[in-house]
Amino acid sequence: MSRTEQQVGAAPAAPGRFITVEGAEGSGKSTNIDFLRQLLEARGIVVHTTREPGGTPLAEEVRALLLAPRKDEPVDVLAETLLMFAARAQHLATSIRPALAAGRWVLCDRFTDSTFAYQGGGRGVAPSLLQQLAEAVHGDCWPHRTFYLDAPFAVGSRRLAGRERDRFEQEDAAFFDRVRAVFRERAARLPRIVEIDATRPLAAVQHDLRLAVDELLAPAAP
Ligand code: T5A
Repeated sequence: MSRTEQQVGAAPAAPGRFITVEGAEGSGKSTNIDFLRQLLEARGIVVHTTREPGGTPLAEEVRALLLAPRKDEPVDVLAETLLMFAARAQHLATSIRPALAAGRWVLCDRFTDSTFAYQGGGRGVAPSLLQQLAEAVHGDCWPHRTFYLDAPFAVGSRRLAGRERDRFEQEDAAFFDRVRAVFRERAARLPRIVEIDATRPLAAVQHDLRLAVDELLAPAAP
C-alpha cells in the first residue's frame, strides 16, 4: 500500500516542530514568518527560519535559476518541478531535518503545498506524480502545521505593485486563480492546514496566528 500524507499523520519523526507558511505572492508570508518567529522566541522556543525554494547555498542557487525570467528558452514544466524537488531534497538533508533532530522549531516560507499549487494547479502537473515525488523526497516529513494565508490575486499584486517581477510573478490572473484553488482545496481537506483570511489588516491576521500558535502549544488533552 502506498504511503499517503493522511496515513503518516503529517508529522516528521523528530522532536522539533515543523511549521510552514503558504500563500500566493503578496499574501504576507515573509511578514508573518517574522511575526511567528518573534512569538515563538518570546516563549523560549529555539526557531530556525528558512524558505523554499532555497534555504541552503545549493538550494538558493536553484532558486535563482527558477525565479529568473528568461528569454532564451521556455522552462519545461517537468524540469521546473524536478528542480523544486531537487532544492527541497538538499534543504531537507542539510537544514530542515538536522534542525528538527536538534529539537528546533523550523519555520519555513513555502514547502510542498506550493508545488501542488503552482506546478500542479498552475502548470497542470498531475497530483499523483507530485505525490510520488513528495514521498521520494521527504517521506513522512510533512509539516506539523501549515498556515495558509488566503488572498486573491488582485490583493497580492496590489501589495507588491512597483516591485520587479520574477518568472512566476509574470504569470496572469488565471494562473494565480488555479494556484489559489489548489491551496484552498488542500486547506479544506488536510487538517494540518489552517486557512487564514489574509485580505484583512495585518493585526487581524496576526491575532488569528497567535491563537493558532496557542493551540499548538497547549498541552494535549488527557
Ligand atoms: N514556488 C515555490 C513554486 O512554484 N513551487 C514551489 O514548490 C515553491 C516552494 C517563490 C516563488 O516560487 C514559487 C512560488 C513563488 O512564485 P517567494 O519569494 O517565496 O517566491 O514568494 P513570494 O510570494 O513572491 O513572496 P513575496 O515576498 O512576494 O510575498 P509574501 O512574503 O507573501 O508577502 P510579504 O510578507 O513580503 O508582504 C508583501 C507586502 O504586503 C504587506 C507587507 O507589509 C509588504 O509590504 N502586507 C500587508 N498589507 C496589508 N495587510 C496585510 N494583511 C498585509 N500582509 C502583508
